[in-house]
Amino acid sequence: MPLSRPGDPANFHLLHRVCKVVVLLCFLHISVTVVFYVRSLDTRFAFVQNQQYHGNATQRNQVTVTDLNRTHEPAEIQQQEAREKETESGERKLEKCPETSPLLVGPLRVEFNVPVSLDQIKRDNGDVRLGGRFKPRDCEAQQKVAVIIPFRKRDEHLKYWLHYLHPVLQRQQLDYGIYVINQDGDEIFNRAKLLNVGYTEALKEYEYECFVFSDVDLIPMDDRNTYRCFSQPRHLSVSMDKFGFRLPYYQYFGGVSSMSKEQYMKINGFPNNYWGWGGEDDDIYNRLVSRGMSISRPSGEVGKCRMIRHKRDDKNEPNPQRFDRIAHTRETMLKDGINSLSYRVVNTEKFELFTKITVDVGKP
Ligand code: UDH
Ligand code: NGS
Repeated sequence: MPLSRPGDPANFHLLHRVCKVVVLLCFLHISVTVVFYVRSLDTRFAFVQNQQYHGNATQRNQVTVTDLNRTHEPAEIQQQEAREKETESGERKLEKCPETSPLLVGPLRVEFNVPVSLDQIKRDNGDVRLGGRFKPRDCEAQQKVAVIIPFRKRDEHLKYWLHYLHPVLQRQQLDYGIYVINQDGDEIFNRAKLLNVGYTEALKEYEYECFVFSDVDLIPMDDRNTYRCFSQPRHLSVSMDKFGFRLPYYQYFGGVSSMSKEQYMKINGFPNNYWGWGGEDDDIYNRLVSRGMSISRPSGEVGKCRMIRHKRDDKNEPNPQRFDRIAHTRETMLKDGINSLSYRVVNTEKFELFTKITVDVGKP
């Protein structure tokens, strides 16, 4: 094959073609660079706009007008509006907290022999807001929970309850509020009616979705026993120390339980006419079953809890009518419940660790 020599016209054509390609590539490179530069200017402009949003409202409006003069895609406009809303309210849009909180530690030591002081509990729970309200800082809680405590003259027990429960509820990443429903006067005690009052009053304050009803003397021994609602009404105090860490009977629904708003409304709330000790929790159980619901429970291990030992309170003697009443739940529940509740709020006090609502519930 003959070798090509310098000056050969074939060589000249090849060189010409190579040069053309190089020039074309340079042109392409410059075009791409210009496009990217213009886009980066656009981003910087948007950034400056955002800075102005943080500044003042008048400037923000001006920028929005300028903004509308530019041609935006609808999605881009929506994003812009979302950013505005976010900055206007000053709140970050948080992601949902995980189903199971990563902060849980499991079994807890629960003792009642060392006295606790309210000041110390306040110091230990600095993130709790007035009225005993809390929500996680870094994520949006799975549920908004009102904890309702029936109460009269049990201040020592309440201190232990606050001491143990506030840290647990915070680790459970709940958006919660504590409502102590204090029966006014010295008439005979009515636990279930107080719980109905708590449900009603808590809802006036916040859009609670879930209600935990807890005796003041019961403390969970494991923070995996989450004080929230489930697809069925939940019984939480399933293995109490005083019953040898087991259920006293299968239908037992006393102590601590939880119900969503829907579950609670389905049974017309709780009975109002159980005066004195006993039977109201069995009536609630009957209501649930008669409406086709079942009881959800944690395992015996997770559901362990301790009761603060105490003697029988004055004006809470066993109710002699309780057996007759629980035999007729199906009929009475239609007209006795949240639809027939009447009471008078005597006083509402917002303490740092709880809201105390003193209420006149009447007498039998
Ligand atoms: N409660 C009060 N004050 C009262 C009565 C009841 O706050 O005067 C509340 C409190 O939240 C309590 C709950 O209602 O935890 C249930 O009442 P209870 O503690 O009397 O019921 P329990 O079944 O005890 O726990 C019954 C008496 C046990 C006597 C034991 C004697 N050894
Ligand atoms: C049942 C009561 C319930 C009570 C449970 C546990 O007998 O209200 O004992 O009581 N039912 C009736 O009396 C009909 S306890 O041992 O905790 O005092 O919750």
